Amino acid sequence: MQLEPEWVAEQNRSAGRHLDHDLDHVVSVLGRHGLEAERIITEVAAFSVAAPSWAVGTGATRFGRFPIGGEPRNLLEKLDDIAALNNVTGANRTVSLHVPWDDPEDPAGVRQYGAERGIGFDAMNSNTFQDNPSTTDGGAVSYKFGSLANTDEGARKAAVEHNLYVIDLGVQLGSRALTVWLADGMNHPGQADFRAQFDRVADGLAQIYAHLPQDWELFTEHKPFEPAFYSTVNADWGTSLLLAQATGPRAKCLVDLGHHLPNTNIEQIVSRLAMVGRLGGFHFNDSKYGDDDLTTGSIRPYQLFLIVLELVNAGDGFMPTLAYMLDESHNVKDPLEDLIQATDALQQAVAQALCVDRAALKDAQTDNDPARAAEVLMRAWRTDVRPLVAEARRRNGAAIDPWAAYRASGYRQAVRAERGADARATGL
Ligand code: RM4
Ligand code: MN
Ligand code: MN
Repeated sequence: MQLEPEWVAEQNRSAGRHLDHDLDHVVSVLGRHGLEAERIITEVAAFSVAAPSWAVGTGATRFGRFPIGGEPRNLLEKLDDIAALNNVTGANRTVSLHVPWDDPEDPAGVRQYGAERGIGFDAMNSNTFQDNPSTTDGGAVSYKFGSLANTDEGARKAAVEHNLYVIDLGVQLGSRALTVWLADGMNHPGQADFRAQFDRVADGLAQIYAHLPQDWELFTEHKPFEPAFYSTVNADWGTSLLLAQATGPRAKCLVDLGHHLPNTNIEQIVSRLAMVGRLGGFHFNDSKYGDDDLTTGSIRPYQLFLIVLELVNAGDGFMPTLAYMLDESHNVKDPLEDLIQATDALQQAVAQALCVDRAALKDAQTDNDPARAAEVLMRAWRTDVRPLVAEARRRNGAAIDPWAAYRASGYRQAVRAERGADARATGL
């Protein structure tokens, strides 16, 4: 079962009649404010966000996991799920692998399998936050006290080598970037030396960077806490930027929306990193308390809009081409349904951000007129952009209403029957 384009087109037939009508309305509303709907539709249609290979399985909390059944049993089945996802959204055209959760023996075959289903390979993710015989020198060393920041030379060496391995694997898959998220930090004050830890991480990143192909980028992903609860080496965007600057011009920062303390002004961080040419990638999710990995746009959609607006500013009116990925944990929803909802939320945010009259906003800012600036923002934010997004999907051959199409398809029931009710995907 693949939710083939012909089937999707069939689903679109009835919804399409209403869409034409709704679209006419929003086109005229935008036109009245001098905005071109066609440009927004084209931009939304071009946008794509990677699905991580581990997100097609059920997520877990510290307290348990409730598998949904029919989870992919191997990487090829994960690609099947992501292809099905992309067939309804038209906006998940790549997958991001986490190694060794996914460590294909036949990368060329996997690449081909993905290509046949319209799925390419986005940034590679290395994993030095868990002990695994294949990443810790056959089990001879442990990451218990860190990987690149470890005082133990053997652990540092194993961590560097794992990253080199992930780059080599990525080259075979057609990826162009490596994302390094480190669990390294401290659980207790005094446990380690802040500066020495930073220096060791910078040194490890330099060794990894030296192995990068010319057309690759390296992303450092910051996070303030967890699993280390006193300090994290790459704790914030400032540290991430220091690491990137120390590493080289193709080292950039990756912003995971959940990796900020409550109330942090993430849109300002996005602006700063873009300003210095070091914004490399994004992990989208939403949160109420910490790194909750909830559905993108489900808790603070206005903040998401403001963040995407800074991306549009960075791209001077267009969405810049960065490594966009969804990084969520689907504990109680069907993972594919959550990914559909997250992708849709992002497409809405892109459309809303493109509805901002940037010239009018600039004028209001120049005139020190915050009320007028607020009107410009609110007009965009409160525009019902759903018909624009639906039209972008229709043009991509995807579903006008992807969640409804997926539900109607019976995909979950079909894979449960095929793969088994106890099939579990690899991941945390
Ligand atoms: C981390 C971080 C990384 C992700 C792991 C699983 O919190 O968000 O990007 O790879 O979780
Ligand atoms: Mn992340
Ligand atoms: Mn995270």
